[in-house]
Amino acid sequence: MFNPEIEMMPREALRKLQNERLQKLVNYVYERVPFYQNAFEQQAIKPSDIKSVEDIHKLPLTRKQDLRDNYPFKLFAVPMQEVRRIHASSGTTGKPTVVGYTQKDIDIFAEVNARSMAAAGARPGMIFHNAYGYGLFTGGLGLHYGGERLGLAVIPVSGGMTERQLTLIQDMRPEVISCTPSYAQTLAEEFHKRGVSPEDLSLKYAVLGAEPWTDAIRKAVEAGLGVKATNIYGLSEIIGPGVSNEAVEEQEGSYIWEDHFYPEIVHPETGAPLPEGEAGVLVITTLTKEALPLIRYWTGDITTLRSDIGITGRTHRRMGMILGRSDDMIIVRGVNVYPSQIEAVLDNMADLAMHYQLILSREGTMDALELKMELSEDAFIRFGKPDMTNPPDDLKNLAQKVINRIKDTIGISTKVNLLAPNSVPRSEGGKLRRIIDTRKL
Ligand code: DLL
Repeated sequence: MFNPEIEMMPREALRKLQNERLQKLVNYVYERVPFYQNAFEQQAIKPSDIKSVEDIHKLPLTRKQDLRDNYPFKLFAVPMQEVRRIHASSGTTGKPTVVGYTQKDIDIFAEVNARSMAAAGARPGMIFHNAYGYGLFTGGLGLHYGGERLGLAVIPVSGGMTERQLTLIQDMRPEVISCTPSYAQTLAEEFHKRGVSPEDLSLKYAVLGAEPWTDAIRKAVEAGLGVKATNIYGLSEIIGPGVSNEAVEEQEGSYIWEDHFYPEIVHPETGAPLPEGEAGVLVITTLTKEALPLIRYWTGDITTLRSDIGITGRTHRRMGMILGRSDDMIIVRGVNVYPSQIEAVLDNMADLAMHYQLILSREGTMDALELKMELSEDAFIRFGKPDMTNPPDDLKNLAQKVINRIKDTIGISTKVNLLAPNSVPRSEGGKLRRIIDTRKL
């Protein structure tokens, strides 16, 4: 554990720390950020109304649109002379979301990533292959600083140029790797193609995140690279990677470093707080950020929270895997579904490979879902490398089995298209878009 005193802090003491920090934060933003002063005044809230985290729901939400409206720097709470770094996330439409860090913010960014990597299994002295993109994206530099803080030998390889990645992993023999789960799949697949088996690799721990994934992909990556894989979550607006990470001993929920990030789960439509264990939108308040403090930031990510204490003794709350984004949700005959639930259902179906695409569309007034899913290489050969546009009955039966399984588990009808291996796009280093939402085109 990187910081046992904080990571195992008794919950009451942690709560007290959060209360103090929250009070300080509301005063800080009220004095320094006109956007928040207005937002507080509109809701007739004074900083003195906020005495503890119990009062947090009285505060207004902050949304991505607010960052866009204040592009690029208008939400910064410090003068530029105090800013030491700027990152931005590309965003699918329009201008990027711009975020800033003071020296203290950068220190905290390193600290939470060091905690995350230690939770993932990394130990001082290990070699760390960091295949997250460096640059405006927070992934590369975030894990880089975290790795250095923990005492790892960091290889700042960045994303892409897969051939070079394979060579470096074989020659430098790192024990820790970080990248997106889809890129970990690509690396595993490319090693397999070259006849390099997981036992030949030095890798032990993979720190994967930046895009949705499930236990099905976890199993594929763990087997393909010979690693234990944990989930790292974060977003630029809050700090970047290292908002939370699973513990490798558990792989059961990512610890949110609550001394810096205060989490809530709220209803996707009403914004009302939800009881523990229910899935809703993750809302985060930054308790210690200086350059870009955010109050109740609507991440749009759907997950659950739990507060029971796991076997590692960490006391911070844990979040589940991200089920989807609130804006990806589809409603099929009255059932709310997040596309990634489909992936979870397909876990353990022997003839399928975890390479798929989900296409959301609107048919009349209904949302519709089509799954394009690859056969595993073995199955493809066993079925006699058939023409997939005119599949034999065996394959039609398999497709029907997939349809039934989704129907029985989630309760919705899908169209299923089975494809030959290597038919759907692979990650070439960064985030992979597995969900194509044609309703938004
Ligand atoms: O993706 C930061 C990051 C870098 C996280 C490296 C983990 C590792 P953004 O580019 O701002 O920041 O994208 C943030 O990515 O709101 C989620 O929708 C998604 N996301 C991030 N981590 C996970 C994860 C980085 N572990 C957005 N599981 C977030 C699912 C994730 N989705």
